[in-house]
Amino acid sequence: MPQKTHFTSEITPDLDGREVALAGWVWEIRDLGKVKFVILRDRDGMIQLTFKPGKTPESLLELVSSLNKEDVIAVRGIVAASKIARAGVEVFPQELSILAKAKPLPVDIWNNTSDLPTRLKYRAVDLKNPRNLAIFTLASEILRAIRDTLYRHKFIEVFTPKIISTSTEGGAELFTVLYFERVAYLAQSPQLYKEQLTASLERVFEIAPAYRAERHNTDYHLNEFISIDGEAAFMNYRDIMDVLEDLMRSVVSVVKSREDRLKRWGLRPALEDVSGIPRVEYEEALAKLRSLGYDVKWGDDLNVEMQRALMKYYGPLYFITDFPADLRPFYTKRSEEDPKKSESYDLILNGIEIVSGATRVHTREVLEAEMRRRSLDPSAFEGHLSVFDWGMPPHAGFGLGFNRLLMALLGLENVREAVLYPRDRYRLEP
Ligand code: AMO
Repeated sequence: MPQKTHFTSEITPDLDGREVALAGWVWEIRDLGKVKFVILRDRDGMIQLTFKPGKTPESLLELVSSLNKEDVIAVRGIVAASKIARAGVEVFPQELSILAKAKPLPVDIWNNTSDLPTRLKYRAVDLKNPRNLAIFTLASEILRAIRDTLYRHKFIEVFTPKIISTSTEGGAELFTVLYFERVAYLAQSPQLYKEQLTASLERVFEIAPAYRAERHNTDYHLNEFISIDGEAAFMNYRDIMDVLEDLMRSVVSVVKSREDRLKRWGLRPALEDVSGIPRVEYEEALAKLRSLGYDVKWGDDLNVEMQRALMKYYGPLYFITDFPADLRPFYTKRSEEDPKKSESYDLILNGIEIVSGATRVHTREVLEAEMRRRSLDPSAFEGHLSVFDWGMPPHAGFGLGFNRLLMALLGLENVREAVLYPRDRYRLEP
């Protein structure tokens, strides 16, 4: 078998007359008697293979008749520009090998008629669906753009432990693991480590799973999600919002560059462009919500319905800033002018919170006081607190839920669609 020379997306009319080697899956077979067409699918798209007496070796014509949908094949053939074929190009195979046969699939990848639980049960098969291929190839490009943006802003990529000995976010949503003779936990976030790292590496980011033993069973909660975390010394929350604005701009330009493919498979990107993301103070958001008839008072958290309602004023993407300090975790810095408020923000896309972040407390005394206020025992955090004794810079950061970003960006109904193998309250397999 010749090595695959091209992905289907790379077969363009200007390759007319060239010999190529392709490999992939049989998407569709059209048998018009003498002439037979096979649509070959690979990760990046589809291409028409045309089998015609006179142009195709006799033995191949027979082999084609034995093909089933999803059989894995490799072909060597000649590219021909075409006025009729969908992509303006087709391939006339000269050689064909069947690399694996496929039984009928348990999921309808052709017409999308399977329900989500069935799709997730047979996820490896479901991922052959071109709509899913469009989601996850886009996801990879978005990650690359995010990394590029963060490097441009002089962040460097790090990895912190996911098996830890104490809670990072406070709260009780921790998974326990047996760590030899001790009980340990799965990290809910790299929060404390990323803050500590600003004392040496200054600007860091991490892309890694985060674990939350939340019992919610909603369309936007996972028990394992990919968290993109950033933390920077000598920045405040406004500086971080500037970075996030740039980051969202680069994400949207990746989506734009793939818009045709996304739309072809029924995915409707939520953002056309990002020019200055509105920064709405919590208090202003409350006033707007009240004018819409919501009964919200100072100190209440906003829910998805309220965040959707605010789109009327601010569009699909906006920050809410300056939350009441008591709504935020202990490491959040209070506002200097009004200590009831904090230097914090959430970024909302299509009504879903995709990022949250803040300027952090960077003095030990204040951090201890904030812990006590939330009934946390500072002595349990001694290792972390001591770092603040040895030259902790002022710093700020963000935590971006990558799966929620994809969900909101592509208008997916369920965040599980934006994870290859989701983990939720009832799903530990596949
Ligand atoms: P927070 O708890 O708000 O903040 O989480 C940050 C972002 O992570 C995503 N997220 C989730 N996604 C899917 N399923 C979940 N169960 C889930 N929980 C959170 C959301 C959310 O905005 N340490 C802080 C961040 C910081 O201040 O730097 C933190 O973890 O998109």
